Amino acid sequence: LTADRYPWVTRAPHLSRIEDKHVAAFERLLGPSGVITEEEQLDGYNTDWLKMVRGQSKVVLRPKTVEEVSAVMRSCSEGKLAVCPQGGNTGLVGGSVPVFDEIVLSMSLMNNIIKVDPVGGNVWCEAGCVLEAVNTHLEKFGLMMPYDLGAKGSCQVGGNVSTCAGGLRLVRYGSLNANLLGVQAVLANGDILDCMSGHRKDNTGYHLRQLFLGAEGTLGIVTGAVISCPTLPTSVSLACLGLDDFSKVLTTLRTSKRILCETLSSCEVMDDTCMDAVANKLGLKPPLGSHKFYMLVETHASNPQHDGDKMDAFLQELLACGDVEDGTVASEPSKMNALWQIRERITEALSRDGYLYKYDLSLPHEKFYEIVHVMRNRLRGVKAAKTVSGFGHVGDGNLHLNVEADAFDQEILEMCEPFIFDWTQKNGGSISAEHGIGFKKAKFMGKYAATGKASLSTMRAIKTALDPNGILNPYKVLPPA
Ligand code: FAD
Ligand code: 2HG
Ligand code: ZN
Repeated sequence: LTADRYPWVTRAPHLSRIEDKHVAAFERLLGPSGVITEEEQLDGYNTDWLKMVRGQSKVVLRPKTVEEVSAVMRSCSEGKLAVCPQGGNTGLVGGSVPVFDEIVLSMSLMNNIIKVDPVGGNVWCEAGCVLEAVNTHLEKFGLMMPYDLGAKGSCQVGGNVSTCAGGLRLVRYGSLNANLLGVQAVLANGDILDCMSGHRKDNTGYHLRQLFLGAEGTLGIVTGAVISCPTLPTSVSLACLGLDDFSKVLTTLRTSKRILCETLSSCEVMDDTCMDAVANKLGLKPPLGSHKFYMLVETHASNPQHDGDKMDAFLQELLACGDVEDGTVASEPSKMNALWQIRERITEALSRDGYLYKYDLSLPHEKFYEIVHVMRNRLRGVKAAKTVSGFGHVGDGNLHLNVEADAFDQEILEMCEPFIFDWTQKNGGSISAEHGIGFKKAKFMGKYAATGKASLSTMRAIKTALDPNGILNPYKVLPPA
């Protein structure tokens, strides 16, 4: 995706272009190792995970402390230099890479876990901590992060906060809206906003930390976070089920909630196209024979006997009602991991070759899979469209709809957009469930912002108040005025 494919974006004329004097000033602030200007090193920072969006930044800054971030932002604010904050660069909507020549502010070196409160169950960490590293650290305290993503090996807590990441266990532990207890952020003018007390209850005025949740780097640089952490389960089970009809996926979801109840920790679905992709492109062995749909239903519990009894009752009920064709259950870590790999690596498999049109929709459950059929019919005569697939967090009503093509194709794009967004809106859904808006969807915010036009003007008012010069991740989230 380059600007010529998005003719609606033009470089903001009031923003300065980076000059040698700026680079020299940054080197004085961060030391030479904190400033990257070599062409070949810049490439990775300019290109997104999907390799579909490419910016043209000439400078990457790597601060190590909040004071350094503050000094950088003060200098950018004075010089009207635009900044694109970057965490693990695993975002899927083009928000983490520059569009033009914005400075990339990489948070990777701010990766200290500050402290853990094992009694309260909270972790304080810097924004650049990698999710998996925090989780591994928390295990020592019998705790875990309240969310888990396939990108856990690279994505960072600051990126997770900034996208309000959802993931695989939201059905049990809730969203970051509830689990984010504190934020430290550097504002556009360099001021440090410290809301890191970490109290579960704190009604002293506006809940400022929530401003940065899902702000995608447009309101400030998140430099630290306090996260509420659930107790690490001592008994975990995972069922993989094969089903031949989507209506049975929904009845199985209801059955899982009814019987597994408080132990249910994840309920995910994938269709046969996704299973074929992970099997054929990544060589992962399908756990069951061929079915139209596969579900992963996981439990987190504290008593193996109780957990096992509940899982048995669940499976017996599924066999008795005939909703499930086949299934397997694992409680050994290696077997569970093999099953999770199949689910977590779908994105990698689908994007292995060619071009992927990616949609992340919240939908009422009864409409969840319908759009996959609609798009298959719609794209039937379009040769360049290879597959249309659906998978995702069915427990949360979040569908990942993907259209695969050999290469970017304008006809497919026009068949998908805005059709999918219109369909989603008409059916009471949201055009971004968990990935955010970033660059790719900003253009559509005017029409499809989840809560209507007043929400957009409020967002603009907040943006103007916090970032009057528009230097923080420009061209992202909000549509051009
Ligand atoms: P980046 O990609 O670097 O940035 C994302 C956005 O946040 C950008 O707009 C960036 O400017 C901003 N940002 C990053 N760090 C900061 C900061 N410190 N301060 C201010 N702004 C910042 N997402 C889900 O919600 N659920 C999933 O299940 C899920 N699974 C995934 C699986 C795979 C294989 C991949 C590749 C991605 C997946 N994602 C998922 C998307 C992505 O991993 C998440 O959006 C994640 O939270 C991004 O974190 P990051 O550190 O990589 O952020
Ligand atoms: C997931 O749930 C991620 O695996 C990625 O949110 C979804 O690739 C996608 O469409
Ligand atoms: Zn997801």
